[in-house]
Amino acid sequence: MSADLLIDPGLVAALRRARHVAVLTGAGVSAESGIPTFRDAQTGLWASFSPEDLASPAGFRRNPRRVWEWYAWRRELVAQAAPNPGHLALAELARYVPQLTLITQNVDGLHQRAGSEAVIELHGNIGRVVCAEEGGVVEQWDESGGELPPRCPRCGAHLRPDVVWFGELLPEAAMAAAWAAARSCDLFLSIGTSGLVEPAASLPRAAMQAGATVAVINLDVTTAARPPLYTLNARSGELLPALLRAAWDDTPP
Ligand code: BV8
Repeated sequence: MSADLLIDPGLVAALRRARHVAVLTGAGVSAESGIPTFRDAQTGLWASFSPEDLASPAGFRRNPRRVWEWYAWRRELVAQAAPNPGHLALAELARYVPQLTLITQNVDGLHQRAGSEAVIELHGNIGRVVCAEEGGVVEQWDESGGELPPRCPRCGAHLRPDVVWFGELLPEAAMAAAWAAARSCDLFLSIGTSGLVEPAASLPRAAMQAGATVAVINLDVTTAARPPLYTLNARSGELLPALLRAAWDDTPP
């Protein structure tokens, strides 16, 4: 079914009148850019490891080389990827609504590459590497010796990706901004996320409890919905451009 047909006129009206739209994105938004979703990222070479093996401090302590190589593989995928129409539609949305807060669980930086500004990265960014001891960003490192992970040029500790692993706290400022947006927005869009990982998974509920309209755009939405909850089973790369067309095709920003 065409994405245009999926869109409830009530949701379009809520989008057009919204003063503050908050958006939470997950791996599904980047799937159409060729980035495996988090659980898919354990396909092939990595199928035999659990997220806790690869995305946790304990996993890194147990086998730092394996974790470093997994992230190097994903960094390469991200470098070859481009923002898709879903990312571009969210960047465009900022031109139509008085206030847009874009919150992402993704670590690929594709929202920024699509032109979105002030992106709240709840789980960090795979493009940044930090010292596992000092925490500071390290721009350049030496892999010529063959030792992986490379060592911090300042203190000699292992380097690690600047992402939030399971069991680690999220960046305080990012989480505070995300809670504030969820509690003050008129419309909350949850897009391409399985909603399994806390505390991000609680944001749509917080928005609903604060009186916002909530739309869940995903490929495996099962919940029955009635306003102020809307559910749309669609690819974000098709649905989001269709949603902007439905709301503003006759009134450019
Ligand atoms: C925390 C960065 C306090 C790394 C990620 C026991 C011990 C310790 C902690 C816990 C515990 N029990 C629970 C917890 C809390 C834990 C948690 O939630 N665990 C879950 C698994 C139960 N959370 C944490 O640990 C967080 N920290 O709580 O600190 C604390 C501290 C100590 C002890 C207790 C509490 C930290 C969580 C952050 C982890 N880091 N990423 C990296 O990327 O390598 S999480 C990672 O997985 C992603 O960032 C993302 O958040 C998550 C994957 O979720 P999604 O993005 O939703 O992706 P997924 O593949 O699941 O789904 C994709 C969806 O898209 C699907 O529904 C699909 O249908 C849809 N889709 C696909 N294609 C499309 C599409 N939709 C639309 N269009 C398409 N084209």
